[in-house]
Amino acid sequence: MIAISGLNGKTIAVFGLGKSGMATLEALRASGATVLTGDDHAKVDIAITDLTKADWSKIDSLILSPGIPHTYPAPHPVAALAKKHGVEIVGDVEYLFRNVSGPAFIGVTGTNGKSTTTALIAHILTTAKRKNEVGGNLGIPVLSFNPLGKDGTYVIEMSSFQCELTPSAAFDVVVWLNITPDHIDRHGDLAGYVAAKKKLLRKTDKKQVLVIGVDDAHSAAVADEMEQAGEWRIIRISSQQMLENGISAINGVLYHNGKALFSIAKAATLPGVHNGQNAAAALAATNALGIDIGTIDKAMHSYAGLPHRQQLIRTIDGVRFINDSKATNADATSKALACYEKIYWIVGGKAKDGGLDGLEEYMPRIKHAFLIGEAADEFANWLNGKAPFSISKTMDVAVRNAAAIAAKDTGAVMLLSPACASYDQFKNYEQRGDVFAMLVNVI
Ligand code: UMA
Repeated sequence: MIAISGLNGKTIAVFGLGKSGMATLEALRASGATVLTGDDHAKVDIAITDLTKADWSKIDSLILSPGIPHTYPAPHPVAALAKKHGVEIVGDVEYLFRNVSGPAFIGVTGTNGKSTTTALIAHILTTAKRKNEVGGNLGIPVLSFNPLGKDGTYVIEMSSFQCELTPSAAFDVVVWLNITPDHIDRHGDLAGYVAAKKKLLRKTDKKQVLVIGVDDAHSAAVADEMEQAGEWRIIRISSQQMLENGISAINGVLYHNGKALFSIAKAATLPGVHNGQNAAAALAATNALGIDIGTIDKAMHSYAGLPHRQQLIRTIDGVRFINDSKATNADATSKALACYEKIYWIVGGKAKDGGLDGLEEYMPRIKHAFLIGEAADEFANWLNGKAPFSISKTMDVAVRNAAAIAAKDTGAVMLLSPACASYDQFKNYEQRGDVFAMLVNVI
């Protein structure tokens, strides 16, 4: 756990008592602060304060769980009170930066691939025998990290929500993977979403390293802008073009300035073009911290992969059952659809803006789509004339029907890649993936 100091006589409000809120509370216990905790639906066994009735003139800081709005679409009433009284609104990562100096920090952001890249970077560090702690949006709250010395590295997945709540972020290396529209409800528009992520880019004495994917126009523009500013060491990465100056991943081979380094075609947990981008980013970030290419190559071939990201659950009669529940938007789902030729596709949930738009080119690969959740009717309209489909509504019906139709179609995959948020039927994408895996395991 991270030691938090210097809060004697201060009053800190912690709102949102999920994993990160509870870890924050634990870390604050020894800080000398008076801590007030709040949650609208608390299922925890601790004293809760109604923060809408608290005396905000006596509160010094509000530590907000990142999923709770403080700007768009409207500030949560607790955040609104903090603003009204001039109380800072920050997140748990801010308190990590305020209380730790010495170790290196790598922050990973972007729309898709953050978790894989974060975990892969940590695995490369571990393979290189470099002490590290990994977490953030990936699921391990940063204030539960073990303390590290100067030889250690914190690797943190940063969501756009966390970027907004971390004004002191001072990462040595920022990995910016890509931008496609996501979380627009929280940021107002795409420009707001990009602006949130740009809060990680800081002029520092040591020249922050910016590893940036240049395959989408928004990120390429950020790379150009930062290069012109002249205060960053920019490393461009691409999985679509051979960069003369940067790291490319083309047809499963990683290149530096156009010169081949090594192949990841046989790295089983890094399939597809999207993982080429993740691998290029992890290579650039860890090499920038001095890790040699041979160690990075070795680590990429021993990386175990993450649950819910194209995770193979089972193979029955040549049909692979794949859990890609983490794909919560169409862009993420496109990465999985691009990897397989014959797909029985379970899709749906709570639709994002744009629904399935952008997935048209993959429809010839769909042998049948099984629609679940709130989005079923909308997606049925979209699929009409593009691919065969049926409305299953729930995951159990979808898995049962898909397994029956896909049986013995050797070489096919039954793929859960929902392109939607999970909240209409599940607590989160992890629970959705776990339910899928459980149903597949009892076929
Ligand atoms: N709550 C309220 N009022 C509200 C909304 C929520 O009181 O209006 C309370 C809930 O009752 C709950 C808590 O706030 O008790 C929030 O729970 P949570 O599980 O969202 O909270 P955390 O443990 O703080 O999770 C957060 C991140 N969640 C979000 O950003 C939504 C987790 O990212 C992250 O893993 C965790 O911190 C550890 O750092 C999840 C996520 O969905 C995976 N991230 C989004 C994404 O990847 O797209 C950004």
